[in-house]
Amino acid sequence: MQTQAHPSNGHSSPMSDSPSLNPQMLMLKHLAALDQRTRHELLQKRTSSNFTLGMAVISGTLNLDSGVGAYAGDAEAYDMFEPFFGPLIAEYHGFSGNHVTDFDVTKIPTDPVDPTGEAIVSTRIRVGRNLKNYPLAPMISKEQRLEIMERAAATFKEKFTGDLAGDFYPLEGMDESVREQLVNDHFLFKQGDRFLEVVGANHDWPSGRGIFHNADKTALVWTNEEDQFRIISMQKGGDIRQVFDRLARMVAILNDALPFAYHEKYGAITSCPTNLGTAMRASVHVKLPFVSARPDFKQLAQDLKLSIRGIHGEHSESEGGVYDISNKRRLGVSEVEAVLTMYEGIKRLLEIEREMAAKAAA
Ligand code: ADP
Ligand code: CIR
Repeated sequence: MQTQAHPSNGHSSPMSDSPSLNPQMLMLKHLAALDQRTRHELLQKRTSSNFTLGMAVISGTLNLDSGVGAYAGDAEAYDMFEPFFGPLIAEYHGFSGNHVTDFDVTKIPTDPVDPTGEAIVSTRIRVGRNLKNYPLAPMISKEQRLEIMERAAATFKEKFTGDLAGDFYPLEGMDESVREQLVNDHFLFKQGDRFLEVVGANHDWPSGRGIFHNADKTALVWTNEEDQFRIISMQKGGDIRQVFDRLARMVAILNDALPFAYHEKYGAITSCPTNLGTAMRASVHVKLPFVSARPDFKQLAQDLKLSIRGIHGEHSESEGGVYDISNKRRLGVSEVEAVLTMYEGIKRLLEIEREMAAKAAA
């Protein structure tokens, strides 16, 4: 991500060589669906942090290939612009009721999802969180980010003990080679996300951004990227239950220590509407050489309520038939259900993979 001194996405002008329009972009659909009067009224409103509907839709306006194309600058935006956000959120998550939470790890099967241990490279589960009474990434000030980072670092130091004990590393002043290594090893967020750039979420980079991790980098927390907190549990292999158990412990500790923003209907407040609810993305890096070559791979994943990403996260490509597969819905499912969606979906994809491999070998 670039600083404000180098705005835009690395293109000379945001639109000059913009990727082609995604006609299914949710923002366009739901902005167009508003009746003229409502749209006009909403366009004149401002939240207390000065966020507008225009700012909510700017990312998709300048990144035409967006899947969603909208962000919120504060929690209030979800209520103030409800006629826009409500239907968009309901469509993405396939749900319009109230969020429910369940971190009961005993509900996750003990059977390994990949008994051979050969297909799943690594497992990662993250949730996003933001503090009450602060704007979200697009509207937060440099001072507020620093305040949050300091509070976060002190909390990690005091509250994460035993296997969770570790250190916090601010990005400001971090050696560039260390930062790059953390990104390449999948521990740290990338720099220069063009979707976040245009909504202002990369302001003052790298000030206030940082990463906590324990000694073996299985418990991590990012500060002030797309959300103020991304709480992450990850490890090599496919032990989903162990990864979930560690995450649940981290979330419980931080929930007690920090006043996170929760919405009665939308659960955890996050800057991207796709993360509301559990704000949980449970993923595996999994080798699927046969399944991924099928023309209906995307549809297959969609039917299993899964999202496919590349090996370096969102908007990246696969390498060597390894994909990042995760639960798509985060709202309308509990944390346990989000993980079970991933577990069952991967189990099914691995069955198909084995069948296809056996046929090819016959
Ligand atoms: P997020 O998961 O927070 O929405 P990204 O999709 O950008 O954000 O992923 C962040 C980083 O986490 C990337 O480097 C990505 O490769 C890594 N990652 C995601 N899932 C896994 C996994 N199962 N194993 C290892 N690394 C992963
Ligand atoms: C987009 O609209 O494509 C980006 N703003 C990212 C949206 C969230 N990610 C996702 O649904 N996979």
